[in-house]
Amino acid sequence: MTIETERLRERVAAELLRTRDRTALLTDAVDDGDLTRQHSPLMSPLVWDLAHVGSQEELWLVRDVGGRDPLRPDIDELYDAFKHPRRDRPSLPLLTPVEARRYVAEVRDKALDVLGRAPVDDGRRLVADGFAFGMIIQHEQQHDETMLATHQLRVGAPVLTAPEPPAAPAPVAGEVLVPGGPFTMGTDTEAWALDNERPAHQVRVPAFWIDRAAVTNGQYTAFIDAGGYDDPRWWSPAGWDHRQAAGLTAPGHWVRDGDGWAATTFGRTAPVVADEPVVHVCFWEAEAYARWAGKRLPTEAEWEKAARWDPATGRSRRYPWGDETPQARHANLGQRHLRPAPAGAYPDGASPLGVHQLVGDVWEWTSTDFHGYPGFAAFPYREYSEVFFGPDYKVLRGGSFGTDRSAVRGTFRNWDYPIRRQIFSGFRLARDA
Ligand code: AVJ
Ligand code: FE
Repeated sequence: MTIETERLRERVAAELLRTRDRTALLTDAVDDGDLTRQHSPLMSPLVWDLAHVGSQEELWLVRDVGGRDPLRPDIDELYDAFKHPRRDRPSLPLLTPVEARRYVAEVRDKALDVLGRAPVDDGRRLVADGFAFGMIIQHEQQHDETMLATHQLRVGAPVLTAPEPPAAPAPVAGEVLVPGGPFTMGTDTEAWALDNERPAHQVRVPAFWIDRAAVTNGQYTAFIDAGGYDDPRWWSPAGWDHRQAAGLTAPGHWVRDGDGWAATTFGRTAPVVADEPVVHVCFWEAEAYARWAGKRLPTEAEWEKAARWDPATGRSRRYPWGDETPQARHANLGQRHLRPAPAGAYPDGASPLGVHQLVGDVWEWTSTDFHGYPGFAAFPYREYSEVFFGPDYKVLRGGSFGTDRSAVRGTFRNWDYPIRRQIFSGFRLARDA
């Protein structure tokens, strides 16, 4: 066995452990009632996410990579996200919290055994570079962020705590010009990149301006105060329909506080902080704000060029700050803080052109529908991305304070319906040059 193989095994084992610690924190913080209850029809009961994480790990690592016998073939169907919509999941005969915890622990024992014995590279693409393990680590982290969003929707005394995010050493505002020309979008070399991030391809992007920071609560409040929610001029027809039907008047979790606004964050209500990015806005709200401000949302290609293109070399970086994996000083990721940080709080994470906080804090809506790149090939299963391609979903980029560092990159693509805002979603603005 080579030293590289041994290093990869150690890294995978450490990531599996670190990820499971987060899952345990999210599921041990509440009692069994809160684990089995549905906190919103948009979300699964937390105990479903927990066992679903184990079920995917069993399918891909134990059965497929390891070639082992199934542990619980009888429950595959219960935890297949395509068989039962979220709103129906509480009425299924799910594993109890005790059973779910035991199941995920048994699966993990077997997965670690597979990691220790099976070759990390047996010629199968699924196995090369630890991809299957990377996919399952990212899958669990994605569900951890989903469970964090469920915690935000839960009513009751706060159960999660974390230090406040760092302050900004200097405020960041304004915009930068990104020169026109081609850049490399997507990747062929990022080992754990998922199918929709591939292949790398050249995209010619005309020159554009992009804001150095995401739109803040203070800026967004000016839109509300200017009557933005009551003026159909700023909204697309579909956006206005939704604004009317859903009765939108402010971002999710905002409540009136005298003349101003407060927001409820994981059970604690406090005045909205003016220089933090706005969060819990849907695509239609982002689009309306942009039109009111005389700008627009960036396209997905513009966002990625701003985040990855290095003007000195012309190559695309892994992250805005370079190729180094995210450290605490680069970005607000991984639930280290329970809210986005103020604009300018991560100068070490800025891009070469001076665009801040592209990674972390809030997912950023782009104007682009979710599609496969030229040459896309579904891998290893169509239901990860391909079945969502089309006009129904908008792409979000960059990850939020609730996204793990192993589950986001300069190439990472998230997607959701334009009406959704239970996710940690915000936006930044762009305009034509
Ligand atoms: C990439 C966040 C859109 O949660 O719906 C989880 C990730 N896929 N289990 C989702 C995912 C399968 C996915 N998103
Ligand atoms: Fe899943």
